[in-house]
Amino acid sequence: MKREAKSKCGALLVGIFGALAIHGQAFGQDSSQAHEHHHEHQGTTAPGTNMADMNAAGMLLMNLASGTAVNPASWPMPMLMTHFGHWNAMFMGVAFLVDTQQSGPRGHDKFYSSNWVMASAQHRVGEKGAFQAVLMLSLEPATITDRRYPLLFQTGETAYGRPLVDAQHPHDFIMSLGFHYARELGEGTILEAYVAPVGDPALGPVPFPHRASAMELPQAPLSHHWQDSTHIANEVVTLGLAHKKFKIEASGFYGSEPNENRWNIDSGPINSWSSRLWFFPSKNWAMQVSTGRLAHPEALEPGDTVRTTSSIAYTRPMPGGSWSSSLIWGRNHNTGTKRNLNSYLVESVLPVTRKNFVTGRAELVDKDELFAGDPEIEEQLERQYGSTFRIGAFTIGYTRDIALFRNIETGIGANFTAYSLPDAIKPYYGNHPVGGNILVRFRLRRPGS
Ligand SMILES: [Cu+2]
Repeated sequence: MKREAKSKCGALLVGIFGALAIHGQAFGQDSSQAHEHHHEHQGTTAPGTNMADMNAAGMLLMNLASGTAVNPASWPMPMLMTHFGHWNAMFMGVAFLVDTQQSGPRGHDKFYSSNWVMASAQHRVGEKGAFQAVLMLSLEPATITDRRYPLLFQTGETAYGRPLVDAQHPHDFIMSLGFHYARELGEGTILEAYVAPVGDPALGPVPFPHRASAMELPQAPLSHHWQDSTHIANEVVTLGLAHKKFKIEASGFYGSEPNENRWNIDSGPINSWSSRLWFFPSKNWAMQVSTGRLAHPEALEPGDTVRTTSSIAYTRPMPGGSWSSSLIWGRNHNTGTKRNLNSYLVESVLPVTRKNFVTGRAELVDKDELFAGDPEIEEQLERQYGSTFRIGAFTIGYTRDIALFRNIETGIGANFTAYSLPDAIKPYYGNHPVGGNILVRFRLRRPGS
């Protein structure tokens, strides 16, 4: 990659994080004061939530990871908190600098940054209600040049009018812009409403950029478009009802995936729906089943997608942090091709000590778009083998924290992926394709958390 592009992406990130880190000095003090208050609320307050003056509805909104999806309640969400008058404000953010190398005839190299920052502001509404506004931005349209980064066997969305294959798309600049309202109806029962021009409908597990178990892996899972890819959708309207250990939700939204102009806000009719049921056996667990129908999600493919997912997330608080794992299944049924494509994912991040994280992810995914850019090969393979190829991806990674800044958890790390693939496509990928990433990670968090 060219020098100018490198320094451009570096400068942007340093700007955002630098500004937040300077402000963070103030947040650090604020949150330690709030921390004392926190002890009076033991039992109703999840770890990491140490704001004063927050009712049950406010707590529920504050623990949302993306849209209305949640990580296990015992996971201490990394964030900075402060308040402006009666408004509670929360800031979250992650940026990775990544050098990726992928092997074989279809592999490429690149230096890029995946990143996002989120700001949310919350206000009480009467005794029992709470309002929250959320804005999430990503500089990926600038820091992932050429509308992609190389990732073997990855599919989904387009760049320059062609389907992306062996590459991952950047996220939109405006990843989320949404408004939540929640109200406690009775002991343990909360009604939730969410309206978002850009947001995350009730479909799938917590999306990977916000998932506790995926915190140390910058690259997207190969099953992203089978499981959590609707996290940037338009015209999202969600209603939910939480009762004790359960939460049920229904959403309407615009089903098309974000177009390649990553700087604008896309829009369209509410033509898609989803619903999701959550079960929380304890603070350490978050389980969901969900299904939805996406109207014509892929720009270059006919048909609707019926997506069904199920997931179990587990977090176990430990001395050096918390051990988080996920088990996810997602299936796409395409109404055009009539194909049912499955995906399975397990991933985990384990703090071996306070500063050392070991992480891993294993996936099996049925892919039918690997040759979408080359109809001749696609047809030939279809005659000899079939249309769908089951790909396995097995990733192991390590990050070590280095103390550089007060409010930014900085780490250096690396991960390595080996793939399994059918013999029929080995001539195109090589017998043993592999991929690797060297990374620097910056994450906002309260000092000492
Ligand atoms: Cu995504």
